[in-house]
Formats: sequence, C-alpha cells, structure tokens
Amino acid sequence: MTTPALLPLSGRRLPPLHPGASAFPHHRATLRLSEKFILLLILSAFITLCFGAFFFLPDSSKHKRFDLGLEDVLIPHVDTSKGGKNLGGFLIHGQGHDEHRHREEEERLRNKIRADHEKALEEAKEKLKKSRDEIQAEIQTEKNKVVQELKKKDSKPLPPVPLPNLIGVNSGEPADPDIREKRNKIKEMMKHAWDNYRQYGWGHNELKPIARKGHSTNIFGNSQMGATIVDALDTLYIMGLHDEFREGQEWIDKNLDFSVNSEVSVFEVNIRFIGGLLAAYYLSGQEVFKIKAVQLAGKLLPAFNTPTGIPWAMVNLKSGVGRNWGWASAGSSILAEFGTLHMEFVHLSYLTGDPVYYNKVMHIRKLLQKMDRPNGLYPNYLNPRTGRWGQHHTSVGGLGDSFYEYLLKAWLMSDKMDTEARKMYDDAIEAIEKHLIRKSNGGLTFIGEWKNGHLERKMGHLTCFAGGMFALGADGSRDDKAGHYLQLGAEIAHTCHESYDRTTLKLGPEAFKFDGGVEAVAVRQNEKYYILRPEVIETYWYMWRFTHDPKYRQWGWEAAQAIDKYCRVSGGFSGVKDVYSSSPTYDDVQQSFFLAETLKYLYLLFSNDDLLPLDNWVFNTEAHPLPVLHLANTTLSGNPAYR
Ligand code: DMJ
Repeated sequence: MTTPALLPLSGRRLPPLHPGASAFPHHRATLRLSEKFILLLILSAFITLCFGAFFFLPDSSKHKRFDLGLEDVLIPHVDTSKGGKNLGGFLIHGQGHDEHRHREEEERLRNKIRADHEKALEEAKEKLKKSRDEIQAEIQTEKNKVVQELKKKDSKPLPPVPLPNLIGVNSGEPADPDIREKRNKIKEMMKHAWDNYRQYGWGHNELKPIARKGHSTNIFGNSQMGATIVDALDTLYIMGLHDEFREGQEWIDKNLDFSVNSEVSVFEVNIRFIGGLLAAYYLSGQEVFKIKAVQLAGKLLPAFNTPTGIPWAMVNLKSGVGRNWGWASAGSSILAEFGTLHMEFVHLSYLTGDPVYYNKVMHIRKLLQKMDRPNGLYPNYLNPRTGRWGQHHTSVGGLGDSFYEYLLKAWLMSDKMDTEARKMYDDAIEAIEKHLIRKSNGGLTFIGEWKNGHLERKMGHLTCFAGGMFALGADGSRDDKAGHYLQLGAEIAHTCHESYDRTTLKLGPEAFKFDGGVEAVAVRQNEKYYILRPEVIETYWYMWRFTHDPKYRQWGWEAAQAIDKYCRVSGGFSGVKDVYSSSPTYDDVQQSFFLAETLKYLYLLFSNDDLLPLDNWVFNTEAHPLPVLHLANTTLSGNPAYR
C-alpha cells in the first residue's frame, strides 16, 4: 500500500515521515488519537465527495429543456402554491393525472431519442457508402450556398464614381526585337510560375515548388485566401495572359471569402489583397474586384480600435480582435505597417463615397505630425495604447521602408495636391540623408540603420527600393534638388547592383555590410539568402524610366537570367539559401510577391514607357498600379478634405 500523499491547501507537501517509518506504525485494536484523526479525515473527505456529487451531477431537467427543445413538457415557473413540483426552476403541474402524463411524455421522449439515433446512424452509413469525391462535392455545394448567401448580404451596390484617366493598360510593345525577346522571356517565366501554382497550389496562399503543394505563412492567417492569385492578377493582365486572368477572377468570385476565423496581418492584406484587387478592378473594369476589396477593407477596420487609432498589426477577420506581433518592441505597432495604408484607403473612400477609410489614415498622419522625432527621424516602433515611440531604431529597410514611400506616393497619387504629404516626405528624407546615408571606403553610397544611438553600417535588400523612391521624388523636391536626388537614386542602384555582382549566383543577399574591409557583402550565414525579392529590380526600372540609361536594362537582364538559372525548378521558382554557394539549396517557397512585383518590374523594364505611364499611375508597395486621383475635382460627402 502506498502512503497517501497529504497535501495541505498551500500545495506544499507535508514533511515526510522519518525513513523506514510506516504511516500506520501500530496495528493495534485500540486506535491512537492520530489514527482516529486520520480516519475522521478520510470519513469527512468521503462525505464531501458525496455532497459534491449530489450538486455537480448533470441536472436532467436542464437537459430536457435545452438539448431536446421540449418546452411544451416543462413550463418555466417558480410558483409552487398550486401543488406543482419545482424541478430546478421548472414546474410540472398536478400530481396523479399529471404524473401519468409525465410518464407518457418520458416514454415519448425515449422513443424520439431512439428514432433520432437510428436516423443519424442510417445517414452516417449512407455517407460512408459514398466516395470521397462525392462527399467533397457535397461539402463544396454546401460551401457555395453559404458563399452565395453571404454575397447577397455583402454586395450592396456602390455609388457610381467618375473613373480616373486609365491609360496605358495594355500597350508597351517594344520595337527592338532583342528587347521584345527579353520581354517575352519574362512573360514565359510568369507563365511557368503561374501554371505550377495553378497545378499544385491553387487556392493556397503560395506554392512550394519542390514539394509541389500549397504553402502559407502567418501573415495570411490560417485560411486559404489565394494570395498568389490576387497578387498576380494585374501582372497577368498587363502581360496579356487573359485566360489566366479569367481563371483567377473566377476563383475570386466563387471562393474568396473573408468571413473566416483567421488572424491576418493588416499591412500584408492591405498591400497584397486590397492593392491587388483595386489594381485588377481599375485595369479590367470588373466590378467583382471592387466589391471584394471593399468587403475586405470592412474586415480590417476593427484593427483601428485602439486607444490612439494606430492600428494593431494583426486582426482576426471574424471576431475583429486585434493584437501586435510578440517580437515588436514593448507591444508596439510597426511604422512600415500602419504607415502603409494611405494609398489603398484613399481609393476605398473614393470608390465607396465613404470617408471612413480616408479618416483612419489621415488620423494616423496627424498623430505622427504632432510627435517629437529624435534627430528628425521616425522610429520604427510606436505603441498603439500609449502613443509613445518604442525603441529608437530607424530604418529605410524592413520596419520603416514603405512609410516613406507612401508619403511621396500620397502626394503623387493626389495629382500633387496633397502638399502636406510631400512636406513630410521632404523633411524625413533630409533627416535620412543627414543621419543614415554614408559613402563606404570603396566609394559605395549606402543607407545604414540607426540603432541604440549609433549607425549600423549594414543595408538590407529591402532598402534597395529607396533608389527608385529617390528618383521618383526628384521632380518636385525642395530647393529644386531634382538632379541631386536622381543622382542619389543612381548611386543606390549601383550599390545594390554591386551586392548582386559580388556573389557567386549574381543574386543579391538579404543584407550586406560596409564594415571592417567588407563592402556590399553579406557576412552572417543567415543573411545570405535570396527569396525572389523585387527591390533591386524595382530601382532599376524607375532609374530606367527617368534616365533611359541602357545599363539598367542590362542589370535587370543579368538578374532575370540568374533567377531563371538558379531559382527555376520544374515546379515553379524557389528562393535560394546562399547566394555565395555554387551549389545552393532551395527554400522551397514561391513567394506571391515574385509574381506581383519581381516579374512585373522586369516586364515593365523591357516594355515601352507608354505601358502604365508614371504620370497616370502610382504603384503601391506591392507593385499594384493605382490611378492618380484628381481629388480637387472630387467631392466626398461629409469630408472637407476632399472639397
Ligand atoms: C513586398 O511584400 C513589399 O514590397 C513590401 O513593401 C516589402 N517587401 C516585400 C517584398 O520583398
């Protein structure tokens, strides 16, 4: 027999008996006081158990009431004065006759339960006889019914708005046969990426091109939202891949459903889904994309319910509950995330006539304007509860990048009317030039990161987009420094090209240093990967548009060839883990931005400038083109900012 463990309330074990001692040392007829005490203890525990069981056993009267829905048997009442019996709040009337009736009812109940069970059993047997495909088809039909119902509920007609000037959506054919061939090669790469996703990952967010199956990450939540379809649509459209575009449209129409219990990144869903849907709408004129974009935007709005109006990083599309990334400094929201909503939200207000979206992003802007900025720089972290900065880290790469981009693009997208945004951009860029931009010993211009009071001489692949941004912002810059900013863009493009050229695969690493004799080279193993990112090619394209210097097409072609040689596999395109290794291993992910951005920028690089001209279109940070809005001519009810 084992000694019963005696646990006092505090949870601490009582001191053990001395070694070799029994818990019941004297088995004599006469019980000593301590033995009596133990027996008493056991007896009282037993009584407590019985007492507890009496109270906690399920109340059968409740079961009748709620599980079977037989309200007709039990009348909710508490008045026992008329000879009724009160059973847990429900009253059964009369004794003799009523008892008989009660027995009959019980019998009826039992029969009903039996009959229900048998029916359920029969149904289950029938189901099992069906093939897997038949069962799946039935589930799909049910799902479609629900989707149709939801559609009816959600698709309130939107007010008609004057469409902006949508020019250059299907032109750009180059006359030069060599350039045409290159452009066709990029289109072929797009087809390879799409066809394999179509075959192996359809409806999933992304593709694993080696395992040949769907892939997803936490930014998309836990449901299949077809991120690659939505992200790729406008690229398919401008490349003239119309059958593929229609397939995508059909999937979106039938399957893209946002009433899912899924926690997604507000930023990623905005730039990839809302941006992608809006661009597809403007290019093709198909209403379904506009309707879906508006439905989705409505699901993101609860993320703004914070004490400051700075949105959470993530929101559950069903419950509307938001929260921030666990890794972010002191529960902060991220500058590049809450600061990269403006373009899409302005378009949403424009298309719906509802100022709610516009007000949300303008509120963020106003709040940021009021805040102190260390050295004129915007830190990457801001706490949405307190409205205070988190760690004073500043970056033009990850965590900061597209905030600056959207200030400039807000101005451009408003047909240069939004001068407040332009001023914020100019101020920010001046501080960045002063504190973050340096020349390396070897003469390469780089943009470092501000961390804990000093400059880290490291630049990310993400930061390379800034070359294009400087060039795009050159025209209209303060003190007429257009030439200076175009030159800065060219220097960043050169540095980023070097980061590609100094690798074995001629593909750029995730981050590269300018320190201790190292120039534009990754040092840490976990910074040597290339995941099909677009930023360097994006900068080549902007520089090409503004300068027509053939070197940018040359550099873009080098990158395209390297991607085709080292990232292409029979099941699509994959990222590589080490750009300095001659036998690289794959990460087995075909990112949705490869189709949305990398291939689109390459295609535009080998197209004429009349395809999506920059005077009429502004590209969001995921390369989705949105038309310039001549807001001065647009009146939005209730919003003075639009008048
Ligand atoms: C894209 O999703 C967007 O460009 C975003 O702004 C940051 N980076 C990825 C691609 O690298």
